[in-house]
Amino acid sequence: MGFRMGIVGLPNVGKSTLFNALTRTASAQAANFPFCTIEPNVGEVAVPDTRLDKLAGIAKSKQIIPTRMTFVDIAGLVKGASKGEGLGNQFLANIREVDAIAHVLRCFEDDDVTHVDGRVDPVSDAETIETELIIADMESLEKRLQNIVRKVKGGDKEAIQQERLMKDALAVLEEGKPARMVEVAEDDQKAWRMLQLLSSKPVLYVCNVNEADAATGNALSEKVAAMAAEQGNGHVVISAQIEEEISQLDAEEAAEFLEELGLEEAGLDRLIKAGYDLLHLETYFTVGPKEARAWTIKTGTQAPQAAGVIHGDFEKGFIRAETISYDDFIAHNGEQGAKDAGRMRAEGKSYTVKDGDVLHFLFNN
Ligand SMILES: Nc1nc2c(ncn2[C@@H]2O[C@H](COP(=O)(O)OP(=O)(O)O)[C@@H](O)[C@H]2O)c(=O)[nH]1
Ligand SMILES: [Mg+2]
Repeated sequence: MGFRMGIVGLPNVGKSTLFNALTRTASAQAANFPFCTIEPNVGEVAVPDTRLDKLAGIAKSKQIIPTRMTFVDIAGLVKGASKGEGLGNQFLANIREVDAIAHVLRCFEDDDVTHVDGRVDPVSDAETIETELIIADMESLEKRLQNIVRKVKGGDKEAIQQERLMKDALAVLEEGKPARMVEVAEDDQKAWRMLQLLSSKPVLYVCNVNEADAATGNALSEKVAAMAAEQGNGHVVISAQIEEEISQLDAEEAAEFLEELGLEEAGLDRLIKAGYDLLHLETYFTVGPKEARAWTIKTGTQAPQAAGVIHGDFEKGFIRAETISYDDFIAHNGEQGAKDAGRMRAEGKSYTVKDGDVLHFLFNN
């Protein structure tokens, strides 16, 4: 399905350092799964999941294929971007195309690295960027409202719904709040998403700290954590520089280095997982001797649509899904064992796939 996460932030906060670390780690793992850097600033990254390795071990799968997430390094945001300063419009167009925003905030002091505003204040930086997104949304809405006036007058139902949602959004934006704060009814969700408002995208704050603070965070990252909690957004603490160093090590060296730093898990893994949570994504697996593979779905997806992630024909001709939960697959040492223990279920069209399900789809051609 290709979920995309845009890395945004003021200049010199560590976006490219982070992006390089992410994609270098990905290309180092490329021997195991198809990987590509689509453009210089777009990269696909494997979603780390230890469950996949365990399943593959039991099934003796020849190939392990993790599910992937796309990261985009979106440069050029400065104060005034919504007015076309810096890379302005290009930047805004890039954000429109992502599902969520990883907002990198500088939480490190370093006199050698210039801050655009001459002081390190991540909360104020976050506000600067959010303000640009809010202004850009207001301007685009005002234009679009004018454009649909005639359709609304003509009684076009869709246009009337759009106008109502646009006005709801504008009312919130005019108070200086992001479109994320608008409460949207179930029936309006689809039309709402079509508005593609920049400030409606979920945000994950990435607190970029120095090496010494990587394990514990610091006073600045704590301020960000408090802000994120208040807004209902997520946050992770990462040292982009360390991640870049780790990305150049082999797995064993990396594990040693992490231990020295007092970290249990690479920050990039935490970042990717947090992105996954933020987007309400889940994983199901297909497992066999040829390959063990992870697939991404939205939480709440039903079996035919989950099958459709693999191939459109699977969805169209869906008959049923032979389903084993991850725990049962492990506990009974694989598909045959689970089957013998009566732990394989035949699930139909209305089954809501659960995170970790091992699925085998039956379908008509
Ligand atoms: N001291 C320190 N410097 C960092 C850290 N992360 C990035 N930098 C440096 O800050 C500068 C800007 O980083 P870059 O990734 O290019 O920022 P971008 O403009 O947001 O893409 C570079 O010189 C990086 O080496 C960090 O955690 N600590
Ligand atoms: Mg950069």
